[in-house]
Amino acid sequence: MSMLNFERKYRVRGGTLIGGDLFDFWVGPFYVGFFGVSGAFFALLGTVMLAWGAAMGPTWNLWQISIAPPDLSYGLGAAPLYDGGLWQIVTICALGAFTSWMLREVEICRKLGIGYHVPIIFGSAILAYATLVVIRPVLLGAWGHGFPYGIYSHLDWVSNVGYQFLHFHYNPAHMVAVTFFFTTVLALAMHGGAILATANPKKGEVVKTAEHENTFFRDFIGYSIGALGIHRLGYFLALNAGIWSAICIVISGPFWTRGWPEWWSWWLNLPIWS
Ligand code: UQ2
Repeated sequence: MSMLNFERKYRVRGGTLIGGDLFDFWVGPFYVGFFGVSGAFFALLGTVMLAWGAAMGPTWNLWQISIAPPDLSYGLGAAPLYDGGLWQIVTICALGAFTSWMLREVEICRKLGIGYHVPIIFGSAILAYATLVVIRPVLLGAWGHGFPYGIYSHLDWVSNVGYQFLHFHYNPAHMVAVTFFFTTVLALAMHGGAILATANPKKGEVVKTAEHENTFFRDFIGYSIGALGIHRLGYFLALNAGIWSAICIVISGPFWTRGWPEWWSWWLNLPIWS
């Protein structure tokens, strides 16, 4: 893999959290580091566990393969391998791989002398996953409250848990999370469009500058948040999408056990109506 001329300046030694110089090297364009090694280990082991679980049957249909968590009766204990144990190992591997990836990002940030924004926001995605398969199951007292690892089965789990609370869309934190997800997508679409329109001129025309972007949005909606501002806004929106997702599921069960529509009776019970 060839190195771009400016990479020589950015491929710097040091900044490692663990292992000193031992893992401070690149494979092609990819920085390795201790967390590259641990990440590859967990990702590989977890994938093999999933394949092993699939091989135990009953189907090779990609849509129907599912590695289920233990039965609720196992509580927070270790389950036999074919009775939820594989799910427990896969969960450990997944969290090990995600966390390794985040810490590898931290090491790269340290090499480059930049802030930790990238690993922090990736951390909010890890938090959302950890809330589903660790924090909430622990609060409810059984690993069986985690979701199964399968394409259709995890969708069925979402549907079932949703109906358990009668209508999950009435969960106020879910409303906030969905709104943040949709607004993130709106902002990313606007930003992607702005960048492509600016950087990809017609044949024969020159690449445009940030002033064209500002002018487009001022003409179109009377406001431009700016080139730095759009990235700060995107960071805020995406971070909140992850955090409110975690909040909306962690309160469902541990802190609210009735249907979510019923939660809104605080509104009907306000003294102003009597
Ligand atoms: C912008 C700007 C960019 C952008 C975008 C905007 C030059 C390249 C997309 C416009 C964004 C605005 C007005 C905020 C919209 C608000 C929400 C909540 C979606 O001004 O600066 O830089 O990419």
